[in-house]
Amino acid sequence: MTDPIRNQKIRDAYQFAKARYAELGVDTDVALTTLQSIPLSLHCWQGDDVRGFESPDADLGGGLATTGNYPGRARTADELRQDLDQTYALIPGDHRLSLHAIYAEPGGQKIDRTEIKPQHFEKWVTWAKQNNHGLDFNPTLFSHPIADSGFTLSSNDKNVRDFWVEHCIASRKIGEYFGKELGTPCVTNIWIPDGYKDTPFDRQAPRRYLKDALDQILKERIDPKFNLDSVESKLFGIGSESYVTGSHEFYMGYAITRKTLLTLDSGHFHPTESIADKISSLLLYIDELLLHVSRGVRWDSDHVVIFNDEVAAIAREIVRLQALDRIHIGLDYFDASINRLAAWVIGARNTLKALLVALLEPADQLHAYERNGDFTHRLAVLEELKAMPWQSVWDFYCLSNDVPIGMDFMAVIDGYEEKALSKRI
Ligand code: RNT
Ligand code: ZN
Repeated sequence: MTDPIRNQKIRDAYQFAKARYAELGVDTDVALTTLQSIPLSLHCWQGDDVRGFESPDADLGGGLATTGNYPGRARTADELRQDLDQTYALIPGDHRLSLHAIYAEPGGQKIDRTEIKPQHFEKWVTWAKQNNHGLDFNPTLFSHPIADSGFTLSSNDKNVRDFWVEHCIASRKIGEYFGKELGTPCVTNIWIPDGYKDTPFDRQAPRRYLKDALDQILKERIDPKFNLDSVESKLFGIGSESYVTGSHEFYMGYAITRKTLLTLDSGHFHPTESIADKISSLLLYIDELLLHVSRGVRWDSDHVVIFNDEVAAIAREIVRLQALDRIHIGLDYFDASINRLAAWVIGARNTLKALLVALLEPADQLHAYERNGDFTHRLAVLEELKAMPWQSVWDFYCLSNDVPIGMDFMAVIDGYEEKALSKRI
């Protein structure tokens, strides 16, 4: 697929774009150096419809649902790693992987969630080391009989709470192990499905249980060099339409008072509510955030990330606030109706494109206009930016990273589908 003439055209187009951006006071080379340093945390669960290897045929539960029966989902950890290798090869830059506890490999043994140990993730760590991926982690508080009541850490049954507290404690140890082995902190993100289908009478009791349970989980201090704890809110889920214990207000208060990270999933708010406008406020009170870049569609929160206004606005906030070192950017969606590698690649490339566009803003200029009350120039420049030739910068970035340009990535995916995915029946 290396066509020297085409590649030269891409280089020429980059030079043209570079000159146009320079007119606005933007250095495209600097933008690309920064982009190169941004890791996305890819979500392993896109590859197998959030099934994991513990009981892949069980109901997903927890109000989560993957729809579609596109052939080729990964059925084993080796298949998943093979799919991920192919996926990362189509995304420019070095990126991380976010694992869930149900992706443990206990080597044929049956272990419960409370028994997960670092050794059950050794193969992931070896693979991550070989491929220069940092690892992030998630305890899995769904797809399990003890989560069947719809409640886990906020259950009114102490046995249920204790079980999940133990699972989350074990999960933090795995995060610590990842951080130690890979030399980059693991973000361990707690999301629980707890909530009521119908209107509750007492809206606080589950939240009191959750607060205490989280305090127990976080009691042991773990060096933030190795593990960072985060908590993820949600507005509602399937089967928890009327009430979710872990609401935004709950976790915002929790993260501020306990000094944990806070996870913002872009599909977990009211349909017209954007997480982009929350970031500047939260960063005044919270050191670091984890983002789950996703796409809500009506009642569902997990569609493939597209290049839309919401993602562009999130990226702009991260860049304008110079908060790239305080915001961990993860992806979170699951679509089983299209090629699963394409879902990963399209979502990841779109997120990177949004970051690139954000990095190509003349920040100093815009700051100055705003400080001086020159809103006319601010508006003129912001509008001009919308039609700048960023695509040529993106193509050049792909070329420099030796990953496919334009639609070429789909040719690779089609080939992989034929060679590997279509054989999985
Ligand atoms: C669910 C949350 C959560 C999950 C993953 C699988 O609504 O977004 O992050 O998607 O843990
Ligand atoms: Zn999420």
